[in-house]
Amino acid sequence: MELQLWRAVLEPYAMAVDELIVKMNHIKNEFEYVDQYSPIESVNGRVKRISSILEKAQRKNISLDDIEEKLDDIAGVRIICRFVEDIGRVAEIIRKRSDMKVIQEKDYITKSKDSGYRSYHMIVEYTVQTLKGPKNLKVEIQIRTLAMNFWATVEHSLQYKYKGNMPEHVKDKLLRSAEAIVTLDNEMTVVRKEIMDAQIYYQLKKELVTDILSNIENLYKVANKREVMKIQDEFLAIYETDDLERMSHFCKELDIVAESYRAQRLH
Ligand code: 0O2
Repeated sequence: MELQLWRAVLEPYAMAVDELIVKMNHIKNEFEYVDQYSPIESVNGRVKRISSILEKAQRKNISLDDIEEKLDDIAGVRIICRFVEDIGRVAEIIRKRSDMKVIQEKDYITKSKDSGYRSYHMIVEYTVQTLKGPKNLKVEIQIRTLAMNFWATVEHSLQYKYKGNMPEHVKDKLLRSAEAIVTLDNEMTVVRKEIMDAQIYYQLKKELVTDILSNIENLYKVANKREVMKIQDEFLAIYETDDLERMSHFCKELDIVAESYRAQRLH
């Protein structure tokens, strides 16, 4: 196939990759806007190089006429997560979307590949709008942790270096480092729980502080200024202790004070 023809074939795949990167990054942003931990750490993607398409088609005995139908990863998007648990959350978000249809899932995490490779793959059907009209194509979404990605990237460069003839001692080293990655990911799971607890704590604290400050602001309009300043000092003292229980108690008491002023005004 001539280069120009390849470009025409691959252009819609490039569009799909670009669009999906934007969409996945916006999911990350949505979590961040509401101060929530995002299961997506970063997103990248690529269209397979022509040489890699030709090599894979030859290896899998696929005729060039069938590559679009039979090669699932001409367009590839990679989503990197911090923790293993995040991978399932991302997969669930993808399953629920109406702009893509999951047609296959490959779980190389529960059962890693013989090489030691771990990752979660989803093949989705996605529609791009071209000048000739809508075009349905397949995109491979790889979801993996930072640690899994580090291993896969190193292993991929070694595969490239040894071109299918990787020496046994290098394979062994890679297998052992793959086991170390599993251990690292498991240990990180414990850290994740702490992050989640911290997130709940800060969210609660933020809500309490917002409630208290809004009540104090309103009290300035209706109550004695010296009394409100006393309340404000009391709040600052509690705030400095970082004691959420005291803050919550203070918030409830302040609600009662604010309510009584509201009632007085109504009378
Ligand atoms: P590249 O250069 O990354 O594009 P299947 O018929 O489903 O068994 P297929 O289509 O190869 O075969 O699917 P599979 O096994 O899910 O692999 C798809 C992609 O996952 C690969 O694409 C790699 O990107 C990645 N991958 C799979 N196995 C390994 C591995 O052992 N090591 C690393 N580093 N990556 C792996 P390509 O086209 O092989 O490569």
